[in-house]
Amino acid sequence: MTVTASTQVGIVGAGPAGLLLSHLLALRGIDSIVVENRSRAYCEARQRAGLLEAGTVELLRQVGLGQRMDVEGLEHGGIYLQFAGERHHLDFRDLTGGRWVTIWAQTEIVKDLIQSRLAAGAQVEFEVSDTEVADLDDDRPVLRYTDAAGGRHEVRCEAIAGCDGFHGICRDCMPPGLVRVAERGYPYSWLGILATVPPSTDELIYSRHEDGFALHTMRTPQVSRLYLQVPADEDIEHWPDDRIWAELRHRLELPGWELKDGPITEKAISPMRSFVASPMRYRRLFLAGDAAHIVPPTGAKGLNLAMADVTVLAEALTSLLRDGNHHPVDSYSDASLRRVWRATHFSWWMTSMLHVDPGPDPFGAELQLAQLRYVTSSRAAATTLAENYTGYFPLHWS
Ligand code: RFL
Ligand code: PHB
Repeated sequence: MTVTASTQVGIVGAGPAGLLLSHLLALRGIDSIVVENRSRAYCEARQRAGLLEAGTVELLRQVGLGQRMDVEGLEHGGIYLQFAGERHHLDFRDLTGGRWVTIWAQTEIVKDLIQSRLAAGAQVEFEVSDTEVADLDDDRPVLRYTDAAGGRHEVRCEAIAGCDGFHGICRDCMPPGLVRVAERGYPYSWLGILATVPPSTDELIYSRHEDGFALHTMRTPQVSRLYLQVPADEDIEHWPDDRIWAELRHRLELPGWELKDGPITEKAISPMRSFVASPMRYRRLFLAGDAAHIVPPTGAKGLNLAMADVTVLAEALTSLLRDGNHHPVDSYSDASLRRVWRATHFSWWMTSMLHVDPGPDPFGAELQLAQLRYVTSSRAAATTLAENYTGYFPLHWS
């Protein structure tokens, strides 16, 4: 037997995009349901992003999600760029007139969002299966799912948001031929670790080494996060902990600076890809976050873009559902894609400047070094990096 119900917005996916959308809609008095195929514990533990643009931080504060972030988040006013045996500091505050970024893990944002949604009595269904969206040519599309106990549900919605990530189902539910995909693969992956050791640096170090890229970032004053460029099809079994630390030291250390090591609590390899699907809307189905676009993590943009999409979408859906005004939903896709393409270019640029292509490429290597020297010696070039890194497009939430 199928249980039927109705709500205003059906949201597929309890990642940062889906959960924040549900939270923002609730602030506007709009009901939603969130369905998620993983467990709550899995969503809260999934290690991913860690760096927030200033605008994302300000948005979280404005919508009541800033308390823990303000106490435990780490504000950074710049980064280090390392290449050819030299480490250079870029001072974002100086370059951008006071802008900064914050280290605050996606896991913590998701925990706060889930806690706050459940405390508000919102319907968030974990461990669902067989999610379907249908009747997309109707003004009342339908969301179907099987709950954790095996009960089938059908929810009539006034709009559906596909916040179900890159491997979700919503993008493929758009009519055939509508969606245009632009993408780029990269011939390398990132091996990421989480280690119980205080960071060896005050701000992030992005290192272009002739044997591959490395990044030293962090989660807390006690926990470091580090990444290594590895071949695209690399097997994590080839990377015992000792080898990881030796390679990190090789790519990050400089005379007078040492990398502290400690127990590795998590390690995984993630592929790198740029991918943009457009349009991000078909009638009353809207895509947001990784469901519509993926960037390589080098520019730290994925989470920020996901949260920016749903901020625009929440305002647009409010106009549609509360006032019957179609204009904001009509411009949702184009407005979001302008921000997405700026971040896509920036992420591609950072990635191409810092990673070493497999196979000999002396021309490419010299271009990278020329660009890195330029970014670290020209105020104009450094400002371009800083302006994009801290977030180029302002977010509006009134
Ligand atoms: P998510 O987080 O993938 O959430 C989608 C959710 O949908 C669920 N789902 C379904 N639920 C129901 N039915 C179905 N059929 C479903 N199919 C899928 C999934 O289980 C999941 O819970 O997408 P969202 O919300 O759009 O958020 C995007 C971000 O997670 C992502 O862009 C960032 O993590 C990217 N990223 C970074 N972004 C930054 O802004 N700053 C960073 O520092 C940064 N570092 C990173 C990153 C991503 C990384 N990896 C692993 C790709 C570092 C790494 C290593
Ligand atoms: C992270 O902290 O996980 C992180 C930070 C900056 C990046 C990518 C990942 O560019």
